[in-house]
Amino acid sequence: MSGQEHFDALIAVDARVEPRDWMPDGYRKTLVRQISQHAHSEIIGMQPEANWITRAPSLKRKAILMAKVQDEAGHGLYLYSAAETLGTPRDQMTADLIAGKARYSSIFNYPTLTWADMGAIGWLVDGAAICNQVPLCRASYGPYGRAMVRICKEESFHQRQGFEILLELANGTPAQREMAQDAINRWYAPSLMMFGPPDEDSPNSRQSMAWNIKRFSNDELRSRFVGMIVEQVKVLGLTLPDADIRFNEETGRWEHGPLDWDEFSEVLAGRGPCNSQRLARRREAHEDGAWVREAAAAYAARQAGRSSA
Ligand code: FAQ
Repeated sequence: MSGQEHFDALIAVDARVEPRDWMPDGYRKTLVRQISQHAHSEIIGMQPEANWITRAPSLKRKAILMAKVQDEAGHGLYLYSAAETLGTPRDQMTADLIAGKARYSSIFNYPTLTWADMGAIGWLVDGAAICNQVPLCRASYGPYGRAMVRICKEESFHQRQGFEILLELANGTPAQREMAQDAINRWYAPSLMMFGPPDEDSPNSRQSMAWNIKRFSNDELRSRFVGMIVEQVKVLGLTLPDADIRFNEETGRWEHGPLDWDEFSEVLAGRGPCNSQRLARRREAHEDGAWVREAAAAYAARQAGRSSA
């Protein structure tokens, strides 16, 4: 059996492809693209929330937020490791990110203006991430699917903590309630755009679905997410800034109002509200961490010398 035949047979029975299996170049490239973009999103995604660690309203909130941001670093690392099994070194992926050549999720180019944004990020951004990522636990590439299982468990906790922040604010003073509503108003549309462009403008979906990497289209997942939050917002006693949300009985899908896809393109082109700030911070952190990488490499070399002596 040729490599291609073996690969096709694995995909046909929905089995897992492992690092040592032969795979088409396009499959490898698609995975490195998606997994590295996902890893970069986790790492850049630490910044909007880290912005509030020193301003969290209590010690408990601060401890929770620090743990969440640390989880995101961990997710980035599992994902870089999964991408490395495809032959692209992490140094290369990091170099592409800090050179501004790699993509990361559009959502992390928006500013976090108030404490309520920590609630809205947890509820909406982690919520959208879970909706998109649970099906990725079944992605055909083994190391990616397995990394997603643990990541999704942690994201579920993140979403609940965000919802709980909003619930407390929604039941607080009128000013706190207003702050929660304002955060939802600002994060709603960008969180829907996390699912990617509409299906007709999504060049990668068809092939990714044929390879069992993506299981649902961008619009299918976006619609599921809308159905989820439209119920949850009622528990908060707040509203979504979209009068067009409705369930379409014929298609069995939730529909939402128009999204500003020009804004999405601008953000992807590097011209979103915080793109340059996020990349500058990432570059600075990389430079500041040079001594740690050098020390770790020197220590590893010394250990290797000892064990071979
Ligand atoms: N932002 O043909 P498609 C998180 C690009 S969650 C930026 O539809 P595809 C957790 C796309 O890359 C966020 N770029 O592409 C967290 C492609 O460009 P390319 C990360 C986007 O891959 C929570 C082009 O547009 N999650 O970090 C976006 O089939 C809170 C055409 O699009 C993942 O990455 C976007 N929103 O579908 C952390 C999940 N959408 O590469 C901290 C895994 C599309 O051809 C705090 N990824 N593009 O130049 C995926 O599921 C997919 O890659 C999609 C895009 C669904 C994002």
